[in-house]
Amino acid sequence: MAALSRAASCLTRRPQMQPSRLQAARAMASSLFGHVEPAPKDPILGVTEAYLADPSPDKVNVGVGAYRDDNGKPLVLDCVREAERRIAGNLNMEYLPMGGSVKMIEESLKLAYGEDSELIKDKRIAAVQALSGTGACRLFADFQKRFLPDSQIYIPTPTWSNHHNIWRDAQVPQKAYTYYHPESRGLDFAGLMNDIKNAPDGSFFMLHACAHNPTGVDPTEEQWREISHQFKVKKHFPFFDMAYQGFASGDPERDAKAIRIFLEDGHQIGCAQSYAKNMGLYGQRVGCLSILCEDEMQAVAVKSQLQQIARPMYSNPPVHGALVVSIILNDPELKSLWLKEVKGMADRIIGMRTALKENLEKLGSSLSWEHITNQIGMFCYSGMTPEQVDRLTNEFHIYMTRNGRISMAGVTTRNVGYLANAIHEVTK
Ligand code: PLA
Repeated sequence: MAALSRAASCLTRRPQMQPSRLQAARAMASSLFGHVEPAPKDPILGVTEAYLADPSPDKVNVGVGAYRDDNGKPLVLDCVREAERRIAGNLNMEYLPMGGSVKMIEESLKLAYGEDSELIKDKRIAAVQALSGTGACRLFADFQKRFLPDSQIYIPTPTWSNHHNIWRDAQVPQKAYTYYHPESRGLDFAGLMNDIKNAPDGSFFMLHACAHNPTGVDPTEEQWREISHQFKVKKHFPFFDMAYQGFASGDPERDAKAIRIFLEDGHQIGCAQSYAKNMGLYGQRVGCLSILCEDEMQAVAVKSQLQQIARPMYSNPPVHGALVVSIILNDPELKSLWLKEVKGMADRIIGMRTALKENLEKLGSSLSWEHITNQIGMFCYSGMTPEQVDRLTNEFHIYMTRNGRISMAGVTTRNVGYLANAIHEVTK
């Protein structure tokens, strides 16, 4: 111990080297990694890092989409606490199978495909537990590359920034499709339909199932029907990223509507589910990837291949979150408590949308803030420029992504006035 602290104090007393000399010395000392440059900061998680490093007592984090209660504190749902009580001391922590918890998968499929889905009964769905929504998307991307190596993925503009990383690292070429109309702050439906029509037959499309991130703009039910019809004509494959089931309307069943429309129309689909947001299990990394196949035999083959992709990466998925999810969804009482709690989170966010808009109007802002309450889900795509966001951060210690996205889940009764005032200052 003493030797260690002596060595440490020697190091700190050494005269400081200039950065360029330091870099050169480093490169010489370890040429093996000398060429490794620091990676650029993640546009979302980098915001959290900057927020944590800011000592200001006024600081506000509306960057990452993580739910906070009205006191600004992370929330563990009561249904989760109860499930954890049931797990503690009663269940073992053995490895799960490569494909994860069979019970958790069963319950997840009911949520996405419908409680009484014939597709589940017919065993047509290949499904594995995944490392939350990110892991589900990545498994699918790797599967796509392995079995359809010449395919591409169509991704909406804009989208969650990590979608680009996921398909890039899986080496699947990406194409953009039109989604958002900046002037109307709504859906560019004509542009979207055009891009669907103009894509080569049989293309892969990544669709946000509900609560589109970052725009908070979803197609209407009627528009989803038209999209599904056009997919049928073009034989496109829809891959749904469903990271916010329950967070759009407060009702997971209603938020699965887009998927159900595609299923009614007889599509084969893929689906990534996450329990990060709707069960507040962020760091537990629990989710599900499913691929609807033509028949049971195909589903068995596809599942075995998904497992084989998982095995050399992480062998098998973590057990705790899967136990929590399967206990909650398997128990009618806990499930109804969960549904109540999801609705509670969604309602608080809706309340904060109204409060933010009203505060901006009270301050006399001449801009239209209608979109704050029109958009749904966790985020408000404010329309602020990167420069305005920089001012919010530098002058007001408000942290958010530079695309102007505000995580409404981080807005509270206490900080909404401060936030509105700062937004007004940088936009007037
Ligand atoms: N898909 C979409 C559309 C998302 O917005 C997110 C999370 C995920 C998948 C993945 O979530 P999971 O892996 O935790 O299940 N997006 C967050 C967090 C909430 C993040 O960037 O990782 C966001 O702030 O956008």
